[in-house]
Amino acid sequence: MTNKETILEELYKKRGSFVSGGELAKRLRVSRAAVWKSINSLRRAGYKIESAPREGYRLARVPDLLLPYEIKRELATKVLGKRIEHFREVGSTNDVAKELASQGAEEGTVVIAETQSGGKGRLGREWFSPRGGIWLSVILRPRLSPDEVPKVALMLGVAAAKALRGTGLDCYLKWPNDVLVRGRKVSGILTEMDAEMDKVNYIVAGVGINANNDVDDFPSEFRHSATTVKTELGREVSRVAVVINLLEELEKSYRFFTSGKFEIVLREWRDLARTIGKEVRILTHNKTIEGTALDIDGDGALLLQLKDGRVEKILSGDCIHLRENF
Ligand code: BT5
Repeated sequence: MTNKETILEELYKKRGSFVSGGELAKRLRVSRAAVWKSINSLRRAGYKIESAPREGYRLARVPDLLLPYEIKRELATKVLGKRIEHFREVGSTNDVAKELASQGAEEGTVVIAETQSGGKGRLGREWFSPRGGIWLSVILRPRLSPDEVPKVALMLGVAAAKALRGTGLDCYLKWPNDVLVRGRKVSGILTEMDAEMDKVNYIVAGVGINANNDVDDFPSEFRHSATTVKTELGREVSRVAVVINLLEELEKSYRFFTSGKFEIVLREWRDLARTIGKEVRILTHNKTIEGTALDIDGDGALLLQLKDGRVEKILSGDCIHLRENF
């Protein structure tokens, strides 16, 4: 734990009352001046910490931010989230995570931002990332060949959908990577990788969740195709709790994945997805086809039955559910 984390731990233990600077200095084996420096740094991060002469410090208010300590306090993972980097604003958390990964950051490192000025969707599309949402990226270093990477997107979809269902949201998956509620997108996933011919060096798994942001703030082009957890539930949710759930679910799925039990993730995906059995339109980079979504196979590819009965295997693309009934 860092000095700041230890100080927070002590302040939390005695929430509501004062902890003396001397006590904190002793616990940390640093000077009182060093304690004061850390307290000021926590204040800059957004914590409201009162100080009183001879009494010490008291935690008065915790900000509504996705601060690393707030997540780590409750997080029951072994690998994911051991290191969390939090920013008020970045261009894209995926880009920051890629930079960290290329400098050797370890597996499980998480990058979180309150807002993104250049949030990225797939295929160069933009991802609108205002305050109140959850924009995070995780560095993974699985031993995989690049053609297995689509499986990671499915795994992320499962984790995001399960974390969101934990808030009471009746959400489901749409192939390959969207989490929807009533046909509207509440979360999207972007996996990027650095790989050689036959070996992945690292994967950056980006998840965007519209949590406590408002639908009215969305640009008009997708105001009707997007939604937020707050809009659907009619109340705000604890974003910290959603992140914790997400990282815990992701670690569970990732364990199955890396121990040769991807079948379990696939089963969960099928249970959460409403694409299977649907009439769909698929847009790939060079064609648009319609048919019935039969299943996904072990590679995460969609098996599409065309009108003439042939079955086509689709590795990537956009999918539109043609007849949604709510
Ligand atoms: C995605 O792309 O769904 C992937 C989104 C991944 C975002 C995360 S946030 C953390 C990490 N850092 C990043 O920079 N990215 C990841 P795609 O399927 O291409 O969907 C993009 C399309 O969804 C856009 O063209 C818009 O039409 C729409 N859109 C944009 N922002 C949205 C939002 N916040 N909610 C719902 N739809 C949105």
